[in-house]
Amino acid sequence: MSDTRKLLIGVSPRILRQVPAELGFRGKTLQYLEQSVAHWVMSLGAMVVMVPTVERDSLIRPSHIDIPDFVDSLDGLILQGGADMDPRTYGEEPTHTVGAVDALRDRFELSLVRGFAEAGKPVFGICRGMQLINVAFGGTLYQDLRADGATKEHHVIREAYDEHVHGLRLDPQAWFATLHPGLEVARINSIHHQGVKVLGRGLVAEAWSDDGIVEVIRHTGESFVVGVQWHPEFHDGRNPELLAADPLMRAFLDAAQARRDRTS
Ligand SMILES: [Mn+2]
Repeated sequence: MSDTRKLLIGVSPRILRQVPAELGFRGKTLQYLEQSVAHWVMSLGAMVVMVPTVERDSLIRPSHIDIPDFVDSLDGLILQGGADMDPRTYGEEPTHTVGAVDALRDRFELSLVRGFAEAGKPVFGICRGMQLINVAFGGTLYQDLRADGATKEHHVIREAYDEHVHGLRLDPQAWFATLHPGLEVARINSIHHQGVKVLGRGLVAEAWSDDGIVEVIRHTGESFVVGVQWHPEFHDGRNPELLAADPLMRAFLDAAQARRDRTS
């Protein structure tokens, strides 16, 4: 009998270790998801749960719950945006341009990506999540796009936040363009100061900003592994000039359904 339960998608958390006093939780760590991501997935009929980190120093030992348990139980993985990755994860010493890093989150998410990809379950990365996918496959990042000379343009404007928008050029021959038939240019938000430098093994770039920064990566293997440098979850229709978000989420969920159908 086929499995008719709704798809169950795991979202890896953002982590707040220094909680502002007004929130309470003195001395505690918060793991959280931003609701636009969850609501975007749910609006297309899938369930969402957060995947709390498993840390060596916590009450949870890898012998209790570890990566394979999440991979077994979930149909797909979404990596949220967030803090800079530690450049040591791609073999570089951090420059002064790198913000606060979280080695535990890096390590946990890298393991999640590898676990899901090896199991043939789809992985979708947003912003930092795209950068993390690149590093998981052996790629490197610009620690700061402007300081490292990748561009003179600003890919983040703190005051404008998700209202900062730039152009996108789609490779018309690539998979990503099939989600948007006939579209060769688009507009997307931009809230990042880092970016892909050298692509990881098996990854291809499928869309770029006007100044040539990689904005979409995809793994060419069997498994669905896709990252985008912008935040499609903020393309909620209020600004109709922005690239439609749902075709990408539908493709991710279709891949999750196909993977489940193959094994149920
Ligand atoms: Mn950008």
